[in-house]
Amino acid sequence: MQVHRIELLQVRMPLVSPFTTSFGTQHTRLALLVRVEATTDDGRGGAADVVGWGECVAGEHPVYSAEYVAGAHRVLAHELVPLLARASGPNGRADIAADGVATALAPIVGHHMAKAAVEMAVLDAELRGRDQSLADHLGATRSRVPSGVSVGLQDDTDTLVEVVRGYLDEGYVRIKLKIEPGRDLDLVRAVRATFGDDLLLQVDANAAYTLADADHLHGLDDFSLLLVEQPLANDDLWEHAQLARTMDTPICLDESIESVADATAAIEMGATTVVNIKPGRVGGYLEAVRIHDRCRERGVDAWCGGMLETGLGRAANAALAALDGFTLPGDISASSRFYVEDITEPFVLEDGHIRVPRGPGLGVEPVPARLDAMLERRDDVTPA
Ligand code: OSB
Ligand code: MG
Repeated sequence: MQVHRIELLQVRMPLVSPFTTSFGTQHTRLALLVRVEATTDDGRGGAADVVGWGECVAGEHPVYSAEYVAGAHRVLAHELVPLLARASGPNGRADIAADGVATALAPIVGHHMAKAAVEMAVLDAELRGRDQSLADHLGATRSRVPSGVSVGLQDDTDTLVEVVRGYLDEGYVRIKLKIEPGRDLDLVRAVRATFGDDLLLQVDANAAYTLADADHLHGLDDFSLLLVEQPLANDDLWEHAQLARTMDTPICLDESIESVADATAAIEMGATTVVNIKPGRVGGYLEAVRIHDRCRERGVDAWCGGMLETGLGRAANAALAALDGFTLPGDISASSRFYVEDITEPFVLEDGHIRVPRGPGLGVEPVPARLDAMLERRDDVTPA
C-alpha cells in the first residue's frame, strides 16, 4: 500500500477507579495511537483509500517495560515512521505491506510496543481495503472470547473481596489478583474462602519478588490457582525455571516474553508453563500468532494479556484471543472495567464473554467526538 499520511495521537482517558499494581497507582490511561491514511489493493484488482488505526500499549512511565509513551512517540516520529517511508517500492513511492513492517523496522533495536503500533495500523488499513476482518486474517475460530478481569491492589482485604464480588456479579469468568510482597497470601486466602474452589483464580506479581522469596511463594500452592504470573524480574528466566521446579502452581511469564525466541527459550528451560501473549510487548499481532503457534506445538497453555487498551486494542485482542491455541480466559474485559467512556463504541460483557468484531480490519473505529474530548496532542509525522 501507499501511505500518504501518518499521525500520532495522544489521548488521556480517566479510569473508573485507580488501578494499583506492584508498580504503583494510575488514575488515567495515556494512550498513544497511530493513524495512517493509505491507498491499498481492494483485492479485486482495484484500489481503495483507507484509514488504519494502531495502538501503542506503552505506559506513561517505564515501569512495566523500558518503553513509555513519550519515548515511543519520539522513536515513532523520528526513527520508525521515516524507516517505514523508506521501505519504498517502484517509483520511490512508499509501498509497504503489513507482513513487511517488522522487516522494514528491524534496523531499530527493541521498541516492540512502538513497532507493534505501526504494524497494527498498516494491517488495519490493508484489511479494510480488502474487506477482511482481523479475526479472519489471523485465523480466529471463535465468535466470542471468555472474559477475565485483572483486579488491582485495594486498600484492604474486605474491599478487595467486595470488588471481586462486583466483577463476578457482572459475569466475569476468571479473576486475576495483583499481588506484591506483604499483600499476597492473605488476599488469595480471603478470595478463595469467600467464593469457593470453583472460581477460576490467578495472581500477577509484576516482577515484585526475588528467588529469596521462594519459600513464601510456595504458600500459593495451597490455593489451586490457575497460575502465578511473572513472580520474578523480567530478566530472571533462569530463576523462574528454578522456582517452577519446586512449585505446584504453574508459572506464567508476562514481562519476560518479548518475542517468539524468548517464548521458546522460556518454555524449553522450564521457566514458563503458561504464556501470557501480549501483542504490543512482542512487536505485534503477527509475532503474537507465531508465539501462539509455538505454544500449541509444545502443548503449552496460552492466554491473551491486556494493557488497558482502548477499544481499538481491545478489538484486536479479542480477534487474536479467538484463535484456538488461546486455552485460558484472557484479560479482555469490557470497556467499562477501565473507562467511563471508550474512544470506540464500548465492548460489553455478554454472558461473561466479549464478542469478536467481524467488520473489516479491527471492526471498530474511534468515535470522533469521544476522541476529540480526550485528545491531548495530535502530530502529523508524515515524512516530507
Ligand atoms: O501485568 O498484565 C499486566 C496492565 C498494565 C500493565 C501490565 C499488566 C496490566 C494488567 C491489566 O494486568 C490487564 C488489562 O488490560 O485488563
Ligand atoms: Mg502481568
